Amino acid sequence: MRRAQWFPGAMARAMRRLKEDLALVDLVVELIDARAPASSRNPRLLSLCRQKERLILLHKADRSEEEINTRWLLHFRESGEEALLSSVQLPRTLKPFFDYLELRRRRLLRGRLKRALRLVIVGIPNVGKSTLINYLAGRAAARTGDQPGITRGRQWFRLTPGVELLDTPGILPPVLSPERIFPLAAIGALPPGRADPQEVAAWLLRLCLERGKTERLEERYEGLQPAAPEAMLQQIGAIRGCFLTQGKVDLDRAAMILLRDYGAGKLGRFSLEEPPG
Ligand SMILES: Nc1nc2c(ncn2[C@@H]2O[C@H](COP(=O)(O)OP(=O)(O)O)[C@@H](O)[C@H]2O)c(=O)[nH]1
Ligand SMILES: [Mg+2]
Repeated sequence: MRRAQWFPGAMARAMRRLKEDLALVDLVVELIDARAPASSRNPRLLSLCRQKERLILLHKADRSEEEINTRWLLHFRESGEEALLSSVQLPRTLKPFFDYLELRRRRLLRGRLKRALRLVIVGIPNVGKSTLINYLAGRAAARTGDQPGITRGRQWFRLTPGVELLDTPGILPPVLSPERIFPLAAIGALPPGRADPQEVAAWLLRLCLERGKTERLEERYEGLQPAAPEAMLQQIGAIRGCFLTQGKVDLDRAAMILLRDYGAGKLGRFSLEEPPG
């Protein structure tokens, strides 16, 4: 419990900072995890930036299933939200993002303010904000100088001529409603101790079974037989040699192994959430 306590405090500070950052930008890029697009959003963002241009990036799209990615894009567009895919593992997925930025930059130039388009990347923990910013900064033409009256200690990268990215991401707290806990835990967005690894692992295995996606599991854990989730976790522990005394399987360790493998993409592309309908 101790561990969870810093979380609300840190998050409250992060939200205050986020509000300041939002005031500095024209475009808010909401980074969500393409494997769990529903659970990795925080609807508070919407109320914080109603007047702002917003773009959703379904990030880590290399880890989620292509067909489901496409359906999510459609779902967001049908709900009137702009959404694109993103991945630093598959940089070509970022082309539409750059095209989008160019379009927005030109639109801004047609307006009264003749200045660079400014954007910030926001999202809950572990969705890949820092990685994406570093990737983009690596491609950036330059680090821009401090602009008095605008940045107040903030650093910007000039991504392309006329497009500037705030170098620190905005951090949103994850929404911890019961149906979100397992997906959030599986994508590593929760502080340690917030979810029981065995329960998360059993949930993940059940999802694999329901969706008929046990093939990669059977490849990864040689000899694994499809069974009830708890029994499969037992098997995984035995296969990996995780034993307590008296030959009892260490289910906690088995669960950690499964969750670590999922997090590292060792179980293949696997989406945790499909769009409604
Ligand atoms: N597969 C994959 N992993 C990514 C991608 N972007 C980031 N990651 C990984 O996601 C984890 C969290 O990234 P990080 O940038 O620290 O997330 P942040 O908390 O939102 O800043 C790290 O292990 C990254 O290597 C991506 O596009 N694809
Ligand atoms: Mg980070």
